[in-house]
Amino acid sequence: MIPQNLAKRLREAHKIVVMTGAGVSAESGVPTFRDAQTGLWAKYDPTELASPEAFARQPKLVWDWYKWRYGLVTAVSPNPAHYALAEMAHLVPHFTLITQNIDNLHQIAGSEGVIELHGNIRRTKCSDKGHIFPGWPDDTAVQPPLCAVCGSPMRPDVVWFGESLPRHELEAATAATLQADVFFSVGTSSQVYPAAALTVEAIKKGATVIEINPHPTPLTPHVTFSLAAPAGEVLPQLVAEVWERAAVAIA
Ligand code: BV8
Repeated sequence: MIPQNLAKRLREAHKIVVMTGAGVSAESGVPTFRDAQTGLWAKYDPTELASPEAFARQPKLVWDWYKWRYGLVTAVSPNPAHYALAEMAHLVPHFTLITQNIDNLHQIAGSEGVIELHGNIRRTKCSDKGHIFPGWPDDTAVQPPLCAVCGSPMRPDVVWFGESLPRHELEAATAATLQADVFFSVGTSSQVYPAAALTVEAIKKGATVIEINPHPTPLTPHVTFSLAAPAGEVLPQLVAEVWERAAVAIA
């Protein structure tokens, strides 16, 4: 059940910003970043593998890890949380969706203009000049494959630890956050910066901040509303109770 004061606040909201983390894809069957990795990957620390140092040291291992993850995310579908967010965008005056995820599931669910802070695993780029290629290249004798343009090793088009976030995306996400009167933090442990700093900014500027996460995070004590439940349950309920029922009442 959505608290009445939250429902009222959302109906009055003018600019809503939503930032998602790996938890929004959990109900699609995509393991979150910190979930114990399975099989061959169980013995590796993802924050170690997702780094330029690891790629420089063991390019084939890092390439194979991302090829495995690419296989995971391309085998699943968006869940009700992704669809609810795609629908919410059409129900509020101004809506911005920011994601830390690289799985492209928001776009497949119909969300447009998604701000991808950490890139997208469905694109690859070369490690020297950044030539971008759609999809995942066919296996070649050399792993990782070499760029067809400049010959440098290919890598996923994602942001690794120690790498700066894409400037345009971070500026757009920050600008939207500073103008938001409502800010949702959905399915993120709020431990990775500077993405987590957006939630901190929203709290500092006095926006209504709603965290949707079955588990507490370092920011839980500071948000306006903490909905401790799976995003795939809460977000559809929220769209139905706050906006759809209201529309019926007006009609
Ligand atoms: C950078 C792409 C400048 C790759 C990722 C302060 C300022 C700036 C930087 C730092 C700083 N402090 C520390 C740093 C360095 C570092 C950092 O933040 N480290 C952390 C570990 C402390 N940050 C960086 O390096 C960033 N770069 O700042 O550049 C710079 C340059 C040089 C030197 C220093 C700084 C780059 C960060 C981007 C890294 N790339 N992803 C890939 O995916 O392989 S981040 C990756 O981890 C994910 O994208 C995700 O965003 C993040 C966290 O992963 P998870 O924990 O799995 O996911 P999440 O946090 O979303 O947690 C899952 C949550 O879901 C849980 O809370 C769970 O309870 C919840 N959940 C589960 N089921 C559900 C659910 N919620 C709702 N419904 C459910 N059903």
